[in-house]
Amino acid sequence: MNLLFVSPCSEKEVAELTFLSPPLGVVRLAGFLSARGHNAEYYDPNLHMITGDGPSFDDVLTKTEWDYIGFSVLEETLENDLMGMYHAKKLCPGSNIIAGGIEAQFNYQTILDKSPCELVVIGEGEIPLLKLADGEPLQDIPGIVFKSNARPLSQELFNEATSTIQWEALPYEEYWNFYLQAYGDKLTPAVDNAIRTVRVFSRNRCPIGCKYCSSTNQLTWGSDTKVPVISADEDNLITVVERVVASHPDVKTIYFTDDDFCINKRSVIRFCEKVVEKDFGDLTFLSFARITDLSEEMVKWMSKANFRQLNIGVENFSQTVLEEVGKICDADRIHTGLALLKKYGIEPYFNIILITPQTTIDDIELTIDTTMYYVLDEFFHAGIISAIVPLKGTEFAEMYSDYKTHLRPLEGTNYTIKKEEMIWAEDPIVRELQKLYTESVDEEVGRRVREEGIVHKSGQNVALIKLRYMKQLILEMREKHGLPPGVAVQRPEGTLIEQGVRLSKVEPVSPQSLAASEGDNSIVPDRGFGHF
Ligand code: B12
Ligand code: SF4
Repeated sequence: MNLLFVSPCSEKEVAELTFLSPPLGVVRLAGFLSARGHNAEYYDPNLHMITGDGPSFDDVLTKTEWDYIGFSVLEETLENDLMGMYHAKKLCPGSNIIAGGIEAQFNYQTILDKSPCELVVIGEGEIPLLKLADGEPLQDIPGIVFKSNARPLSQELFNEATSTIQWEALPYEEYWNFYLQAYGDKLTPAVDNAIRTVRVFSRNRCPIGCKYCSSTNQLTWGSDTKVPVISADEDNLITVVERVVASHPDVKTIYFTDDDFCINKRSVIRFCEKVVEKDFGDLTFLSFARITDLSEEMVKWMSKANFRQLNIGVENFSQTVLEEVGKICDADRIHTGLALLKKYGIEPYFNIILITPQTTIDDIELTIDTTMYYVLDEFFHAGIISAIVPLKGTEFAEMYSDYKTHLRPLEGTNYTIKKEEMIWAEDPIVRELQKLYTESVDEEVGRRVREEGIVHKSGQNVALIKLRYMKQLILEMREKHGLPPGVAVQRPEGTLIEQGVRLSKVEPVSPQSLAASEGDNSIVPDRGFGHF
């Protein structure tokens, strides 16, 4: 086998400052492998860089057909080494790129995810490399981490995977009974509907690409390809529903939990037509949807098919924030969509993210006021998320590094897990507000629940407490920093709302009305579980 080992590549200015010497790690590996009958060489890019002597990297890469090109990686040289790997893969597409060294060992996920390197050696390289070069199967080689790209399911396999779930054998009743017993005689029809739910996953991915969402990237980043959106077809789904109903006759709700059930309106309508035709009695349906998917015809059909709730990632009512997070959605469109759902009696549950990295205090207040306006009507349900969690696999995690972080010890081990809780806002006043809010909101919710004698901390109750609390903090912050009052919430124009379907006016929630509503005990009664 032909093996080339490349030492960590420093910046020129740094290399000039140190006493460079032959890189013993890769020198030793090349010597060891050569002694065992392989053609192994090392290359030190630093020497050529500072002296100009000897062959260039390109000369070495192209002088023979390398089976393996191995990079030695240190923390400080990581970026250069990754660029070296890309360069080597370009010039030698048939070679396998591998890595080793201290940084490769402790940071192998970065290397495997962000470079053409497929294999990282942990610890001393001699034994794993020899076994690799001798052609031993990967699973028999100690001290390696290997990554191969995923292969996404085809349409046929996706259908097969959905229908081969043993729906009949799944112990839904055991799950349901736990909650039914917990509720006892407090069970309401709404809670009963929520408990006796069967979830169906009908689509592989959502292609929208919101910057805080890792789900949108899972299959594409995992396979390093463009992955088409694949959906279980309507016949397949109807068969699943029939099987579930026949084998679990107490089921009350079928919940489509793929990221966006409504992405293909025609398909949703065809599904609803079939549901109406088959007549599943009082069986209800729930799904996730993007607000921009909602057309009047589709919502009408969903209502006929007995869809009772849609979970929607509204996220924010400020246009600039929607653009910042890559939501591809006009703020006005949200009002139109919510009005449509109201018109056809399908309750929306929407998430709101209060603080994004570039949010202004005006953005937050606008979103608070508008959300408050909706949720004071029991028809609308909101979940309030404080700020963006920099989930791994999201654009935001790639773009930002200023996080609120904490350590969680792994009980019974010497390890800790570092949790990145949220991205700090860039605006200093918003950041101050974010700190204040996130450090005290749980206490505030607890206090209000106790003081107001709320029996069940439902999502709706909690949402209202959080919104009011944030509003109060915003007003205090404006006063403290001498900021002008927030911009009045504009009446959305050209929407169904204008036609009087729901709101005749949308006005900002003033400090006075806030104070009034705080005392009006308008915390809505429990409406069952929030679903995810
Ligand atoms: C001597 C030394 C130097 C010398 C000589 C460097 C040289 N050209 O060899 C000098 C002073 C020049 C130097 C410079 C630097 N060093 Co220095 N150096 C060391 C030291 C003390 C010994 C290195 C050594 O010879 N190890 C012996 C060889 C045999 O082991 P090895 O390199 O780890 O290789 C084995 C395995 O790791 C593995 N392996 C390594 N590479 C690869 C590649 C592949 C493909 C495979 C499969 C396996 C594999 O197999 C090898 C054989 O078993 C180490 C500490 C240490 N304990 O390693 C620090 C150390 C490597 N250096 C370090 C640093 C930070 C640097 C500099 C970035 C400092 C600077 N700012 O200038 C530069 C980088 C220079 C460069 N481009 O390589 C850090 C790296 C920390 C990190 N996590 O990345 C270390 C770990 C010191 C420390 N404790 O913090 N260094
Ligand atoms: S629309 Fe929803 S699922 Fe799709 S990328 Fe955005 S957040 Fe993720």
